[in-house]
Amino acid sequence: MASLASRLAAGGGLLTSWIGIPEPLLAEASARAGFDCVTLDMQHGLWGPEGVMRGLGAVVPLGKPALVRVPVGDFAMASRALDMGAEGVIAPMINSVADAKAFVAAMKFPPLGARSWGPTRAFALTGETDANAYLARANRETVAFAMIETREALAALGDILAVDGIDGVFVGPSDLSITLAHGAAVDQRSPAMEQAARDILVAVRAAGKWAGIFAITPAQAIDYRALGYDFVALGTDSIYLRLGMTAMLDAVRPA
Ligand code: 3PY
Ligand code: MG
Repeated sequence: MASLASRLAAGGGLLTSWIGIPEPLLAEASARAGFDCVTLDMQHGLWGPEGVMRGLGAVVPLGKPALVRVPVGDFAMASRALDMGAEGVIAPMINSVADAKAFVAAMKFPPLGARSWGPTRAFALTGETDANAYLARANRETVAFAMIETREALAALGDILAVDGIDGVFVGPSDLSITLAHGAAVDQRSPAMEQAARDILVAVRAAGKWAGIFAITPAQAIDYRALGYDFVALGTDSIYLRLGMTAMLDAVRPA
């Protein structure tokens, strides 16, 4: 199966589903529905480590890359997610070079990082049997997305992007909009947030890394892809369910 890294390199703006309800069948359904990849959210979603293991087991055999967003600062889980078959990890609240380096340590094997060997479950899911072939390509193919969602992160963006092993950034427009508004509002489409999305993309391009972002609505996803974002999360499972239910009910029982 084509790696997440090679799919990103192919361009076009990958669309990932965003699954917070800890049900492997839901992750699988999103892969089957046509998303390019599937992200399991442990930060604000309800997945625990065992659920992530089962969720990845439902997605990876379908030939779709899977990613995990780990809880804040839980870099041990980043390594475990890779061991379980995730190809990418999104780490929230990476605000400094020190945060970025700790994330890389968990994501990459030596000498770049300090990831410990143990991808047994990943091998079972992908059919990989050659440990050294995996070792040779893992640091290149496992994608470390550092979330940029605070003023501190914006100020340190160039330095975070310069950390070897950080493959890209993933913008969190909700948190970033709150901090840009000094706590006054959460508004993913505020002018300050939209400017930040453009500025971040310029910095990421200059660094030669990947740019990802979260979009709550299709309109936002269309705009971010048009801007040139490489990886766009479109909505969440709760939104998919709510929209599907209200569309069905409205069709039968118009307001
Ligand atoms: C944010 O918008 O803050 C996010 O973390 C998106 O998932
Ligand atoms: Mg956030």
